[in-house]
Amino acid sequence: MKRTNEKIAEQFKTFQILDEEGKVVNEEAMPKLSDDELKELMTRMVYTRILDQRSIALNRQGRLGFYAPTAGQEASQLGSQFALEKEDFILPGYRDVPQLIWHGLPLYKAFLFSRGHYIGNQFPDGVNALSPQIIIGAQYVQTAGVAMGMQKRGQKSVAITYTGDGGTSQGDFYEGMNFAGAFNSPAIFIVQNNRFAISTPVEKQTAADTLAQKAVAAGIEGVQVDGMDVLAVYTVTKEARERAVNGEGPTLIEMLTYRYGPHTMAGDDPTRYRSEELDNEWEKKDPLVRFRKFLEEKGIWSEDEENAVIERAKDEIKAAIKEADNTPKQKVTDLIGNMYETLPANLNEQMEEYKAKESK
Ligand SMILES: Cc1ncc(C[n+]2csc(CCOP(=O)(O)OP(=O)(O)O)c2C)c(N)n1
Ligand SMILES: [Mg+2]
Repeated sequence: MKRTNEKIAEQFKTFQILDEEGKVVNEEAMPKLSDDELKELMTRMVYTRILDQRSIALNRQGRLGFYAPTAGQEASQLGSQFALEKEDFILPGYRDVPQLIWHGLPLYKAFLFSRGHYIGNQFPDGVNALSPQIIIGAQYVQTAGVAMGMQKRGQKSVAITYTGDGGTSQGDFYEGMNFAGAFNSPAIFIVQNNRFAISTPVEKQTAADTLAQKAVAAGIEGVQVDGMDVLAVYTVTKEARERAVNGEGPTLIEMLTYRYGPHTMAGDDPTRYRSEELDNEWEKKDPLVRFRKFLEEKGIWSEDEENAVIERAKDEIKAAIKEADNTPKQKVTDLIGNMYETLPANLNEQMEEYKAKESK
């Protein structure tokens, strides 16, 4: 048994392009991105780091509600999103708000989602995505369905979904992959392995050496990638997308990453379940630091450019929070009205009652 496991793990070695120093270690795999595209990737990561810092501060001031910190996971989130086309459909988890923003979700709506406002769940036409899923793993089954729908319509697009290391212990994880595999549907299943499911370490999730190898039982492609290396993440996702739209079926991608902050802002204390040594080890792998070194070495990034991105992010966040503040508060009649196309009698009664109350 041990030998079987070792043999399988052997096939899922971590794919990497940039090492921790920003040096290219896999020249032949280097994606063909222009200087502008490379800078855009860095811009998105810097912007998202600032958005994370501001969201944490706004949450502490009581100006945001639910928030799951993203720092550390920028390469995994944005490298994969960068490989998508507008017509692709994202089914995110609760930590995956950055991918939605870069897929077209207006920032003020992301803030309204955090506040539990229904307008934060109403996406503009052309933003092909669902709201972040809170039920762990549920989005994997839905992704199989969206991908099958695209396939039936003959669309050249993919459905992409994200869960965490903890999500791989859910039945939905297997059901989604298995269905998409059996129907050869254009789906990309991402696992952001940040080593913890709240306080439970990944070692307690499974006896398997990698999460990527869980693709084997579903008969689909599986890849493990350095999730702190934005170029590696982009390349692997782009290849998965090409296979999917060419009728070669789904891919499971395991990204090795880390969240620097707490699980959510609801009050867990990471120092109670993570050691300082582990935090330090992962901060050395930081996706922004290594990509910055790579771009500076190429002579296409500077401190001034980075500061301009930081200032723009701060200004846009300020404007977006203002827009969220100016959105009318949600009312009970909004909730009732959004729930059904035709209201049942008991809700009709309540609707009338609340209409009267709210008009006072
Ligand atoms: C079905 C279900 N069970 C339990 C929870 C409670 N819960 C919320 S987040 C979480 C941990 C998930 O960890 P992981 O999948 O590694 O994702 P991460 O938060 O690390 O990105 C749990 C158990 C839930 N939301 N849904
Ligand atoms: Mg996790």
